[in-house]
Amino acid sequence: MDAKIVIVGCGISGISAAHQLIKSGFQNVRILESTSRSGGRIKTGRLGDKVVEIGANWIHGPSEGNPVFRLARQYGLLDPEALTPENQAIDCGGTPVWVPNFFSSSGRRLTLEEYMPAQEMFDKVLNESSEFASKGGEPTASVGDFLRSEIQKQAAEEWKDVDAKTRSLRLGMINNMLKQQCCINGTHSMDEVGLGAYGLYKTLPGLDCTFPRGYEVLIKNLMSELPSGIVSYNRPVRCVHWNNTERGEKPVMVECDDGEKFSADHVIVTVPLGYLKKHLSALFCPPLPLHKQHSIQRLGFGTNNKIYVEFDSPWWDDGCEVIVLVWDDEDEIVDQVPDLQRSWLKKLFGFTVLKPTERYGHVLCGWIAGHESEYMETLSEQEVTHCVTQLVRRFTGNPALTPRRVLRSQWFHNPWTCGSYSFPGKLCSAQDLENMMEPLPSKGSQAQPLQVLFAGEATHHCYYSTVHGAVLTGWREADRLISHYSSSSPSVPKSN
Ligand code: 6YU
Repeated sequence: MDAKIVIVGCGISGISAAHQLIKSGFQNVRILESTSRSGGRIKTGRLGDKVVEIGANWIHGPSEGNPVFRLARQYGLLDPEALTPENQAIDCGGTPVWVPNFFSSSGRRLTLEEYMPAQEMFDKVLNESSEFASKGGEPTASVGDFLRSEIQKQAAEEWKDVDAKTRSLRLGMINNMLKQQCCINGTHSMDEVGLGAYGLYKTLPGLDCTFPRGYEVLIKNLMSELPSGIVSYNRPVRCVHWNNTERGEKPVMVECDDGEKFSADHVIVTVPLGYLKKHLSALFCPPLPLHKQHSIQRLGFGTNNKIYVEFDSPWWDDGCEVIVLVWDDEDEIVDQVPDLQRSWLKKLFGFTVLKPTERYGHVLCGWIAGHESEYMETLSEQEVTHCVTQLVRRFTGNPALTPRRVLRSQWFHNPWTCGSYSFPGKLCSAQDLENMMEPLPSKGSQAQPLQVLFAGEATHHCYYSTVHGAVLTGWREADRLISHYSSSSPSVPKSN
């Protein structure tokens, strides 16, 4: 088919769209990518000789219904355990149960028994937070507001006989769970996550798994099946001009930063929501309809960063999968630090332990979200190493602990991403996600249909913030064009 299609962005959603279009016989597909590489937020790096993920980490819910799982299986990229029916059947509601080690800021190891009362209370209230979406209520409240008021109420009742020290320790634990949620949701604070839309996110069965040779191998496999030369790298798109009505001209013209212009029948825009928010006024001419602009503003996009730390030997238990750091001097329920410069690292909730040890040695991945993690990005690697060293020494009580290597991600200052991933902001509803994926011109217009289409993780109605969500949106927009041409085949446009 000759329709000319330009895809903006060569992340997994753009690649998936191109795949589907080319498989269906479209021959005139081009991807414009701002950077020198494919993969976007799928990015594998190295810590010494160890393969580590700078961006996406896991296949969330690796089972038959997950397209990333099916692709990874097809290309032979997974460890045998990930492929077992038992692994695929595990349903933990998106929260894998990891073997924890707990440390407090006074250098004391905490026990699971000490931790459980706070964990149980938090899990119960968090589950209740998810119920508002199906009831269509509470658009103005935030998950943070709800969690805080419910926990304060329940703690006053259930912990009334608990001594002050234990109570303050439990509040520190609750705060740790909030900081953990900030990482999961990619937000600065749970006060920014809309209560009414929180439950829109859906999980798939399957115990989260990783790519032993790195997530980017999936990108390499997919790219090897696309025609060579389909991607123009280092080609940032400055503006998508649409609704061109001049006779004999294509309806869309994509203008790059270097001034080069590409005319097209259709453009699929896959830039991250963070980029879209920042460049909204310049990226489209004419501007997007107001309802779409408002939805882009209402949806949230925040930062979740990683700090990898390698040690010569483990200071955690054999079998430990997550190290939880609890500040024992926090009497308020808060998930933000008061003084960024002095205490940004208090936002780091802990570390996941890279497994198996034979592959990774003694490498931890620290998780930190929000403005604190954006501030971390501005520090030198030596400063980050110094702060992390002080932190682990304090929590273990071992003044000799010294990391061998440190590597951190910097997603906020990446000009093509401007953060990590999307979440439903306050005032957000399912309609905003519908608006995000709506192609232009809007329904009812007399102009040529499907000029500008939208894909990317932030346009999936229930798998936003994930790789599988991004894949499905690429396929969705390709299918939209495929069915358009299969139902209107006599008027297939000819290339210029
Ligand atoms: C997942 C995971 N994961 C950690 C971290 C990050 C993300 N995700 P892309 O950005 O890839 O592509 C767009 C391209 O456009 C890009 O190449 C740009 O350079 C280009 N571009 C931009 N501007 C341009 C211009 N002007 N012109 C031309 N080109 C331009 N997902 O499944 N498992 O473990 C994680 C994680 C640190 C940063 C993740 C994870 C998110 C995915 O990485 C992401 O969704 C996709 O890669 C996006 O692909 P794309 O094509 O859309 O964009 C309860 C509940 C709560 C709900 N949340 C649940 C949490 C689930 C998320 N978990 C994430 C966790 C981690 C650790």
